Amino acid sequence: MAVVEAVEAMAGRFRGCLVGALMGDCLGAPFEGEPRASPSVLNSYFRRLNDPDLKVPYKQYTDDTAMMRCVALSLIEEKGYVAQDMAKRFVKEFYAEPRRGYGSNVVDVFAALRATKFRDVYAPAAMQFNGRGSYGNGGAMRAAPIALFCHNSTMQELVDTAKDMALLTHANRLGYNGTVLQCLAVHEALQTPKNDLNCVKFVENLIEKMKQVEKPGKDDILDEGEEPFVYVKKLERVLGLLECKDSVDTDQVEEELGVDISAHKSVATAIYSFVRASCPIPNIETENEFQRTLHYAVSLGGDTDTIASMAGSIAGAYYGIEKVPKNLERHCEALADAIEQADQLHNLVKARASTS
Ligand code: R7I
Ligand code: MG
Ligand code: MG
Repeated sequence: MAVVEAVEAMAGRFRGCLVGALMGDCLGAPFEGEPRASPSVLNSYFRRLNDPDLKVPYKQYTDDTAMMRCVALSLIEEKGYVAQDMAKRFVKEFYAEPRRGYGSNVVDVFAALRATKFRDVYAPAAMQFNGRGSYGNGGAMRAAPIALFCHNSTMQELVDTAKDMALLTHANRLGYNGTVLQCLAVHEALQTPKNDLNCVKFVENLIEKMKQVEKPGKDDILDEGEEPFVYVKKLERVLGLLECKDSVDTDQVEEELGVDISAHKSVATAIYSFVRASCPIPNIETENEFQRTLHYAVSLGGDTDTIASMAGSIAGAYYGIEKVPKNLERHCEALADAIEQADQLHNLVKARASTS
């Protein structure tokens, strides 16, 4: 019974997670690939959006949310991970609305999946980049629903599900391990009691888990020039940056963690955005930690929609929907869907907890 009650109490955090992901995508998208926005531009951007009288069209979501919705809906309808169903949803969604800003190579995977009639759903992704697979952050950007669904699962189940879901499009070790890390970060945020965030401990816990995830198996052969424990090392850099507190500027984050569309140069950046924004940051006006996370992620430049979306899902899972500014969320396309999917995932997890 205690487990059911514990899950019951998580409803606001499930919502915060998916709404956070949506908001990071919608509010970060206008800056993706643009020169880094100045502090004054970003302060006035968020101030304007927070004005309750502002009436403007929705900020549209991009591929990040389009694919995350497929992950969530597939888990909900199938009551678990079913590779064929998820792959079919990705493809159907892409051909229905191809102009959502997809990565340039993943669209070849969709075409091959359709052409081969989904015979082997993992095969097209494995053939990308001369058989090395993509290391884009497209697996990580859509991973949050897996962390929600696996809220009460073992760590191994969560890792295996995240990896398999990533493999549908991202067969490179960096691509799928980045997905696993993003999932573990959302999971860790959900498990951390409110008002009890210890940033160093949060990152150290992820390091311990990634040491297991990245440990080469006996059949694993590293590619030429490939370093082992890429994510462990990135997370150690996050710890180093945390120690430097406010002396860290955006150039240093870009240099040490990266801000681009590859998973190994964006997932740790999103995690850093979450932990750094738990305290005030120079040049960022807001007092609200959730909003500060999105604002900071966008201020880093580069792949702003994706880094803000990943950071937003972690922050939302920790702070819960109560911390999400209502004036901001109303600007996001399809907000009601994110809330509904979060509730449905929550109901599934609750139902499983009551029968176990
Ligand atoms: O990873 P993916 O779905 O793209 C996601 C990004 C997010 O920022 C979205 O917001 C959207 O803008 O795109 O799509 P992929 O096409 O698999 O990977 C994205 C890009 O990463 C590729 O187009 C390549 O430029 C680069 N990339 C690689 N480059 C060289 N070698 C990925 N893997 C490789 C590689 O192995
Ligand atoms: Mg995008
Ligand atoms: Mg992006």
